[in-house]
Amino acid sequence: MVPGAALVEPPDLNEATPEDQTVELTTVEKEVTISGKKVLAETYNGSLVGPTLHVVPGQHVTLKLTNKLRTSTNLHFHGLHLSPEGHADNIKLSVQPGQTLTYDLDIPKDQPLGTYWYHDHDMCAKDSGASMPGMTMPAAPKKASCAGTESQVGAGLSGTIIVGDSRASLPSDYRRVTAHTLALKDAQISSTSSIVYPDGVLEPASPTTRLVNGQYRPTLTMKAGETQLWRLANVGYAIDYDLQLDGGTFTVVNQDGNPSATPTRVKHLLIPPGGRFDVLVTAGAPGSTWLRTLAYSTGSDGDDYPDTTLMKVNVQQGDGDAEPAAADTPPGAATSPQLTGPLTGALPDLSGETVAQSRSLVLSDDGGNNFYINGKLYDMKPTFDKPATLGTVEEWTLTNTANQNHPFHLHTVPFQVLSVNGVPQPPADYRDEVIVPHSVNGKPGKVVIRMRFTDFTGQWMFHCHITGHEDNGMMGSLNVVAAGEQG
Ligand SMILES: [Cu+2]
Repeated sequence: MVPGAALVEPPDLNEATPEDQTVELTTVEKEVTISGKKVLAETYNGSLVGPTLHVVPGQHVTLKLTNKLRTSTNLHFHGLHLSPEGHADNIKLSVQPGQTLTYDLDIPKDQPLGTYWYHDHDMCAKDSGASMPGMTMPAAPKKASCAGTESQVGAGLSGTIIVGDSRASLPSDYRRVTAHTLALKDAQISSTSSIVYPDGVLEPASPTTRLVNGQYRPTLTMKAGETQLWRLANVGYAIDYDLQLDGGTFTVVNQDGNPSATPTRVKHLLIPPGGRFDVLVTAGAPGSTWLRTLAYSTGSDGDDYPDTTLMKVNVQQGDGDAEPAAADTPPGAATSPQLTGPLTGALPDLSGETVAQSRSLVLSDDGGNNFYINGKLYDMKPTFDKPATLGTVEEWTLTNTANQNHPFHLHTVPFQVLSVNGVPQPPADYRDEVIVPHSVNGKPGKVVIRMRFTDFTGQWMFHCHITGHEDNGMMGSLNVVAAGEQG
């Protein structure tokens, strides 16, 4: 792909149908072309951005994962409300080279319509899961090394999941607008033309190539006055995107798969690794503008990212029924509509709910390559002695004593963010990831969240979504039990 080529959507793994379906993903090393250069990547089905999985609430999806890599792998279905046990969103499973594992995914009837993603989440556990039912393998499975999440997601193992169609949650005027998936990931390319990660961690000094749908600076064409829905997904392994549409705005209608209670118009949009936003944009007068990521620092012990253009937006003459652009809007700049919420499917506000239990999670690091939750490196054991009980609401206070941001992710359910550094957030602000800000002059960053434990007993995972931090200890789990059980 060369700069300026027309934007291409990631390939579709399947079509959206209400019927149960069977899909297949194969992890395989593949030579891909990044900005005219051939590099070796790890891919799903040969695509640097994995093919888009379409699912519909209430559907059963049988997903066969075949591993043709030299290292073990598995899948996490980020943001989907699936069991953390068995053959669902169980990251304790590990698929050895040559094996095929069948995942059985019951998409909940009330899964919010929006953008999600899947990626490798192999924890390199000693128990490889090779004896799990449903696993097929060669007669003598090779004992493979485990590469960890950072190197595998970084080498290409991620793709998007679209649940239903989030346009259905919009006011009727916007339900038929054109939608685009914009999957954001970067590639650090070695002298041997593989995608590499110096020392296993992202080095801010290392040049990286930021890509949209695996393309370097592609061009998206719109008609003057046209409104589109963009499904923005940061499917990268570590770095943030602080998106700006030069001269324009985005209207956020969905965050991390959850229709917005209060759709907001913003000039820039900070997306942590793993974060997703569905936004509306309305093209201005004919001309062109850029989607870019702004310079951003994650803290004095973190990374500094430069201002970088990502995608050109070309605005062509419309059909004549477009609104004339405002006088103060430069040619090509996009505005975005003002919507009032809550949008259809927005989740209820938990701020007035009774809190069954409060928990404190302290994120810290040693300034090197050890990352802790409550002073402990992840060791497969639950972080808390006391389990959570189905049917209850809990409040967690996330404290970051480190000199760099840590984006916190909880599996299995989205949470409502109540406050960030004491600043109250909009009502019913649901996400499955939140940046816990770094400490400032010794004062830790602090985020307060609430979540409802609806169903699925078992071990629920949480971790930093900078995958190198997760691989190096910043992960934990919580036992969730039915009412009346002790765990
Ligand atoms: Cu982190």
